[in-house]
Amino acid sequence: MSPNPASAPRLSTQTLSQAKPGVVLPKYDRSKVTVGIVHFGPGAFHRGHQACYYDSLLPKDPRWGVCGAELMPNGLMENAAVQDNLYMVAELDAQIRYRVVGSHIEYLKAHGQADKIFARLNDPRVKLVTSTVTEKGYYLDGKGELDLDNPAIKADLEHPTTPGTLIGWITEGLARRKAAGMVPFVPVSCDNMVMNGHKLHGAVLKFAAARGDKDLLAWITDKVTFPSTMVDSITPAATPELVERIERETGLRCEAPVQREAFLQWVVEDALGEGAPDLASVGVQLTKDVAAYEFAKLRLLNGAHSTLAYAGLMRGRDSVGEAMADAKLSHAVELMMREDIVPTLHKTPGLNFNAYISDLLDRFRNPALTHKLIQIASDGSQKLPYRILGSLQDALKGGRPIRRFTISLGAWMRFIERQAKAGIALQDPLNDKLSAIGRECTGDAAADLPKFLAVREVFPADLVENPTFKAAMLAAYANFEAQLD
Ligand code: CS2
Repeated sequence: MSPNPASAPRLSTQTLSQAKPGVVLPKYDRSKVTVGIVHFGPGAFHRGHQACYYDSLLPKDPRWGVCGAELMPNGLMENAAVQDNLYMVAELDAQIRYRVVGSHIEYLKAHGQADKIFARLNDPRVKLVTSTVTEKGYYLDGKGELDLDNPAIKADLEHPTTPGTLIGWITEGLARRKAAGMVPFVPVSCDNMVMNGHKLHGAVLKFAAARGDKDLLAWITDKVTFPSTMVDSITPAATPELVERIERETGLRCEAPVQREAFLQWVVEDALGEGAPDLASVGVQLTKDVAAYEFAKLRLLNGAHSTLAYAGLMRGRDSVGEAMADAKLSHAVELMMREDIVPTLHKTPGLNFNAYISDLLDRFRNPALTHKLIQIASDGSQKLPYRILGSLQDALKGGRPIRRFTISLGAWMRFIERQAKAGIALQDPLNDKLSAIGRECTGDAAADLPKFLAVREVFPADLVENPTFKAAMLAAYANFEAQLD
């Protein structure tokens, strides 16, 4: 995405006035905005989601600008920084809309700018510390607890004042607030995990305990709330074509764009505490029962996504749209959602699962958005436990069929084999382990399957011992396509 000298002006505070009519611009004076939120992991999803809610809030209340704290450099930060931290969100849906988001006021890198990040975390005006670091950024083991043996966590325990992980940052940030006699900030996980706040809470407590600081542990236990959230908006990775399209259609060049569907949903456990931003005023749903929403979204949307991804890729499809046009596959996925997943969900007033599923299927068919299956196929070892295995285990317990849940699992194993034999590394923290299994695959389920099922980070021991599960997996590994019927 290199700048083209003959192109439209680069997006910046100065060039905003040159945007074509119809482009939505920040409706507030950015020079008056102060930082009230630190966000770890300011990648595409955060920029298309939470940052848009903050952008809507800023005209009413300028205290909620965002400091993006980057743990893993991805180039976006540099590209946006030369645009005064402005960037364009393309809402690609039945109606196309371009919006310049201005809520990012500052970007800091964890490596090299740690002091500045700590200064923000210690700033009493900062009330929320939100995060989108993906499932793997929490370093949880197969039981959903912090893995103290992970080298990144070990490094943070050895050097707590120069953290590299979210858990290390939050714990040390809280320790400094405590030392300064301040009230804590509220850590808010915005990642796709069931009970994400609860998981983050558990991880921080375990980390603080491993630091051997009993007072800190007690203070965090007493004083810090970790609300859970459900976040939703389909956000395919940006492409060079998107940059060109935005330039053509908005009259401004943006080298850090985000594309997403128009749909945006954020459900937050009503525990943000005193002095928190009025997120409800910009459409965030505050609820006591966030788990019901999280389960529904993770199991229905993300469960269907992962099934479409692995089965779709193995059937030669490239995008969610193509996978949905594959009648056999999309029919099986719809039945999995309606017949197999719904009985596993928490009922809650206001959630009509059948209508929700119909809307999801429409969203997957969105012709204005190309969502690559390979993007969804990343990090399978981290995603499948939340997306598929939870539903599968509930179905097993209830004596209901599990066949359709094995489609994604069988196809995932075949996908690993295919990539490994083609010498293509998986985008997955367990790449080394999984690719080694994939390279050795013989195609014989009895020989291959036990190796996959021995990956304890994914498959719990009691599940693997279950004869119904074993039999269903043998069939799905041998021929996942047969499970589509
Ligand atoms: C997708 C999600 O890439 C993936 O794994 O399933 O990013 C999905 O698009 C979002 O969760 C939608 O909110």
